[in-house]
Amino acid sequence: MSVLKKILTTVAVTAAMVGSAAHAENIKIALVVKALGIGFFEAANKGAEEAAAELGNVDIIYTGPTDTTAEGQIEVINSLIAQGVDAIAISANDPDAVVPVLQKAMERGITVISWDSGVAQDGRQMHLNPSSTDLIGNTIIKLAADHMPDGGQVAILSATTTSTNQNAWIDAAKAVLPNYPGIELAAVVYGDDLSDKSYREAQGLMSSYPDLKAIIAPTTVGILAACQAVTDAGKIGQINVTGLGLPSEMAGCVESGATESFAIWNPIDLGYAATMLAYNIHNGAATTPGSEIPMGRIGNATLDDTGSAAMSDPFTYDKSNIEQFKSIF
Ligand code: RAM
Repeated sequence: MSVLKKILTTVAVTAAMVGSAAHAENIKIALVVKALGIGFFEAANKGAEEAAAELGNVDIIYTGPTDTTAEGQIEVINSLIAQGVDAIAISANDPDAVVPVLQKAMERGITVISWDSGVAQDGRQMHLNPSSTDLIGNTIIKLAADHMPDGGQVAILSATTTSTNQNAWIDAAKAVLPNYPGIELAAVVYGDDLSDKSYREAQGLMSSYPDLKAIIAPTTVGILAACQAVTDAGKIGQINVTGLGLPSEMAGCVESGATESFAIWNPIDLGYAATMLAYNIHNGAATTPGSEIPMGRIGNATLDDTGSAAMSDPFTYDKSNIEQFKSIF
């Protein structure tokens, strides 16, 4: 072998070793969100980064489509497969549409979990719910009912029609309605987790139902848009806007009285927990029913028969505590 060839061979072998060592050291976990630009997911990403810093050998790729579509997520996932990520943790815009592309990812050895908004069981290894679905369903109705001593009409302003989490919460909310005899659910409308569409849908509700007493939005985008629509229509005190929101985004609505109270779990913890789960499953944790998988400082996730687990209970925010939480998430 010529000296030059020997040097070049050595350089190539060393480069390959460095390349594989770097790959073996850093686990690439992609956090795929419903859409970019949503504060809730940005807070979850903070938690993912916190988990990565704690683990030391993880890179987070925060990504998602520009709007809340399954098509957009499929494109994003195809590109993550091409990049060779180690794990995908997705909040899905549709439980079924993303299954084939996620199956392709799993066939290539990529760990796949869903969190927040679930994927059907055959498209992921586990799903992390923020909280119990039944509890969230009851909470969003109770938040409205608590401020309606005389009962009356409420309407739900949701995200997309295919969103797994909102659809499950709405079903759970409908199931508890018989426990709230004075409350009538007049309509369910969809703002697609887009501010402008949600605002227009809230306006539509106010004109279609002049006696409406509450708009319940189980989405952080929808609740804020509804608060703005009610405020702009001069209906503070007449229509209470409630549901699931971020204290940082909702502080003004609570101060103005447009929102008496609302709830949410800690989105930073949710992103942290999802990252810990993706990491531990990538490292071989079992995902069979009954398995317990560590989520770092949050504790263990226990998988049920559908391969799902829940994180914690939602917390309610109102004038008494909003100041304290609005700078956190
Ligand atoms: C929006 C999204 C998210 C949901 C929250 C409550 O940010 O729809 O999926 O969990 O609201």
